[in-house]
Amino acid sequence: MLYPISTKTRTVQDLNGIWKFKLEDDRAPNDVSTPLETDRHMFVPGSFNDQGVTRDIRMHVGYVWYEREFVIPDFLLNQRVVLRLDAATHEADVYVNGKFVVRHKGGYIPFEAEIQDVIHPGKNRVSVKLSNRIDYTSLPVGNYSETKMEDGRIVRKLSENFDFFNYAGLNRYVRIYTTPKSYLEDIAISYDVDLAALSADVKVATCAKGDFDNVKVTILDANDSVVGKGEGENAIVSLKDIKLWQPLNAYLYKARVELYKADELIDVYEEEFGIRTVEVKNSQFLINGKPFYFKGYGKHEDTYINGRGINEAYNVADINLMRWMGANSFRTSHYPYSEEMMRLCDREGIVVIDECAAVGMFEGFSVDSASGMAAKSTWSVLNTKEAHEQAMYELIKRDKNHACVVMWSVMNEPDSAGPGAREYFEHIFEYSRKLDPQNRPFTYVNFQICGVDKDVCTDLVDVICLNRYFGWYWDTADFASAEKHLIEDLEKWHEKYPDKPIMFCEYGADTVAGLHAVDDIPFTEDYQVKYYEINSRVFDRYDFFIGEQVWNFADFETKTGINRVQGNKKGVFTRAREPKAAARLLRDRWLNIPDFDYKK
Ligand code: GCB
Repeated sequence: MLYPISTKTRTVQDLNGIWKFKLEDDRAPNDVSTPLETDRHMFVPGSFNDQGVTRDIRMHVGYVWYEREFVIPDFLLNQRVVLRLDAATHEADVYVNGKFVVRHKGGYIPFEAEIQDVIHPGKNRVSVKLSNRIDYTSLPVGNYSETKMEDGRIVRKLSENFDFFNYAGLNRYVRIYTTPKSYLEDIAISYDVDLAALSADVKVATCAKGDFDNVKVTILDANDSVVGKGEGENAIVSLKDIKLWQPLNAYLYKARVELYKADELIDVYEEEFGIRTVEVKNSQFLINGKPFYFKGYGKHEDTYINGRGINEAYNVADINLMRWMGANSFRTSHYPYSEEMMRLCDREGIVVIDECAAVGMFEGFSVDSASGMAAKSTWSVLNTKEAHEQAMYELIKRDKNHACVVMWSVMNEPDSAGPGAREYFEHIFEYSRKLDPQNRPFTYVNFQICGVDKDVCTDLVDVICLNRYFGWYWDTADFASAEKHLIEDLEKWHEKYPDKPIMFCEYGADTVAGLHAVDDIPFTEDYQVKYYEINSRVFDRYDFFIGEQVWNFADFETKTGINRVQGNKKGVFTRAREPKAAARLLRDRWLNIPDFDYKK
């Protein structure tokens, strides 16, 4: 799927701003054939929860309506007109002028509909019926129930099967873009690189629709100078003296793809891309042939008021804070992030582990699972296979060209030990691996409960990614035992899989900024500092250990409960992006760890 841009043949109009908003009343459902009657409003893009302020909106479960008007200039009405929603969380039915145009399930991925046949000159109306329901068939997984009351109301209850607030709404941009009637639908870029010769064969595979004779491909360097040309729907362009995309030192080329009918240019699109190689070999993660060390975070798209709504100023600040700390990477825990963030990471050279929304795939997940029991029947109660295939398909389709993406994560903390796990994992790995034209490595992120003695799926991954909380949920306030158990755990994994690199994708301790103590008291900044000191000391013992991503970059909102103090406080920054003491500790450490060859 192509990101909407303006070119000589395409226009983009954004529909962001204030929309009409209404909670659906089951007893008097909205009639979409007439304008929405409401006196409430919401800003798009943004989650509705915190904008709504009061509990009726903030904690609403079920359907809501968004609506606004738009005008398309008459001269564009002979074009292909596409309505694109970058993220409707989690399910949406979209109508234009009262006519149904598209339905999509899956809250963090763009979808679109051609609308030229349902619009007319002058004012038009777009309406979105959106549901925040998640259940055992969706990703992420939620615990959902509903009861029909005598008065006709349906009381819906939802409890997240994961540790972040179920922010919902039109969370990302809504746009209308136009293309000619014959058009470029998709472009997939892959390459064979000769690192020694600094040359590359760039393959530009184009999918075009309609009436055309030829596809022409021009590769431009960062100064817009032409460095290569090719033709056809599977063009291969040989480049010499290439500049590699490097972590924190990005270099981007552009593929200009043109669709021709005889000599007439019909459509043109420009896709930026970087050239870099990724390979897992001898328990190392190689980028451009050299062993890379991941330093960074698990994150969330989570900001005040906007909730999970896109916030590009925060994105820029977050990357600057990462650079300030000497970090080079993050994981899109626990869902695909905005395309704008991915494009920014391409430009900034931030390395990304790209995760789909497969989270909560553990029966009865609870945030203090250390004290709980292992799941017994996750894979017989969940019915997520279809949603999961769709999620991996859409994620890879959307993000396949991003140089920043070096690995795909198919799940976070699933039940990888219980009956049925093996079959489910095998299927999803096999299905997903076929989708990536760049053949990147795949992983899933292992849950401490499904440890080395119980897990039956880790042979399927390229990199062993562990979430470990020794010294927090396990061995709380007993750092001596935590260190011992951490060492044992890592050594056992390595013994079982000597050729696979191991990294931490989460480790952390809740910390309320401003709390201090001399002794090891959980929730203090001093405790978080000591926690990271001990973990770091262990990481440095092993050459197979290839990266540390702390949990979390910043404090974030979660579901309400007594295990959380107004949200998860494991951030090394507060939700307002103020550094806690651990940020400075990690900064001193990471500025002294090179991106490459740390564990030669
Ligand atoms: C985890 C989850 C993450 C939680 C975190 C925590 O293992 O992957 O979503 O927020 O633990 O803080 O408990």
